[in-house]
Amino acid sequence: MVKNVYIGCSADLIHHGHINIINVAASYGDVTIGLLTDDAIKSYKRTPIITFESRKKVIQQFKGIKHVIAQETLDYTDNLIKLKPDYVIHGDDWKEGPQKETRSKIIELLKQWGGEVIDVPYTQNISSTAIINKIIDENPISNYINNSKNLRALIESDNLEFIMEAHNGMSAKIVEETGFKAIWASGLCLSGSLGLRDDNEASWSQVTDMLEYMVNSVNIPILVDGDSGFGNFNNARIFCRKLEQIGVGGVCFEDKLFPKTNSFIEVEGGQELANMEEFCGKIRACKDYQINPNFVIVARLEAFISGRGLEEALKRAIAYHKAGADAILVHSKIRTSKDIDDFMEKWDNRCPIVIVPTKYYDTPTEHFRDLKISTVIWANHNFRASIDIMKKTSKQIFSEESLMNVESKIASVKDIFNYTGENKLKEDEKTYTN
Ligand code: SPV
Ligand code: MG
Repeated sequence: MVKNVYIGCSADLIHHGHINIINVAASYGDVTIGLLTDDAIKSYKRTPIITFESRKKVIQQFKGIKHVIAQETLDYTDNLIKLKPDYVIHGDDWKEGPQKETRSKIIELLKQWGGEVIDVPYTQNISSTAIINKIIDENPISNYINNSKNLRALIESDNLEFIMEAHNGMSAKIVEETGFKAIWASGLCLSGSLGLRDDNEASWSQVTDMLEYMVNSVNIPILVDGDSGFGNFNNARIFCRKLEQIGVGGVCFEDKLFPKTNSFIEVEGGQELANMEEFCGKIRACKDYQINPNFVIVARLEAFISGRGLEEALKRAIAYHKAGADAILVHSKIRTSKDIDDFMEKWDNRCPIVIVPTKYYDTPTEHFRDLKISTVIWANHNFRASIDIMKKTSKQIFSEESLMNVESKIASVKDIFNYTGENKLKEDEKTYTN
């Protein structure tokens, strides 16, 4: 009797890896493809490039495929119980990593009717993600896409990484020159540098105007402090779209209301949090609307800030990650790292954790490494340092009515020319005006 073979796949961008699996499957019997629905793909990867109906039309054409049915979730169980296939075929890459558990579950289920899993050697160096990344990498106008790719790599890396604050083009250049791999565009410092409060007094387009100068000044990615998203899901996703367009690497949204209040400002009864479901909708809207697959969305927990505590923080972290957040920023305003310690003790590492140790500044960095924190943001220190030196310099010049004692203590005018690239303009003048 002819055997039945089942393959679960998304078949979004078909490549020779698929053909290989289909050929092996066809050699075992009649092949049914369990084609993942658009929602199923979205739940673990990204919105598919090609819709379910179109993917179905394509895959149906393949020699050796008898049926194509929908697989509604990543879990094969429903379809396998219905079809009771003799074999389930998959690339052997699922023996490790996130799909390992799915595989074990299928092996157990198949035992009920004597079915078997067949692991086909995985075709190296090809996948739909690899194809997308190749297209992105080879596009000459996609430098901005690399910004988000680099930011994503930094946040997802196994090492503890550091992001340094900047608030304009010049400070961004200094952060890059120092060796930092990414920049935090702090809401506090962007607004502060305009002489405004950190209460959404600057409009979102004023913020993106400032960010454009920063992006154009450096070749390292910027993670933008997007406050609470400038309104509802719609305002937040439009803001994200603009950030993508100007080449920002990613954004962080906090689960508070609009207009926001800086987390270190005490409010009687604690700062009010956004409704959890509504904030999840905001994250989902931004993820769904995003064009560049690598654009990073960090969800920031204000549960500790608002005095709600660990349980609320964990519940929200899980929900925000499920809604699509690429990382969770756990914020705290206490003088020790206790909030962070408690959180990390319970956190099951389902996505990277970012922290802002402004208030617990004397916690040794080694401790963050031990906790398996992904990324530390030094959130406002360039802006604060600049205020300090500007105050001292102004005072000295004011009281001494002379520049004599300040000249050697501050950057030279030539330093400014070096940062802004005056020499390059002189070279270009030779090229273009002769
Ligand atoms: C910022 O830098 O604007 C932040 C961090 O959001 S904090 O001010 O610490 O809340
Ligand atoms: Mg902020």
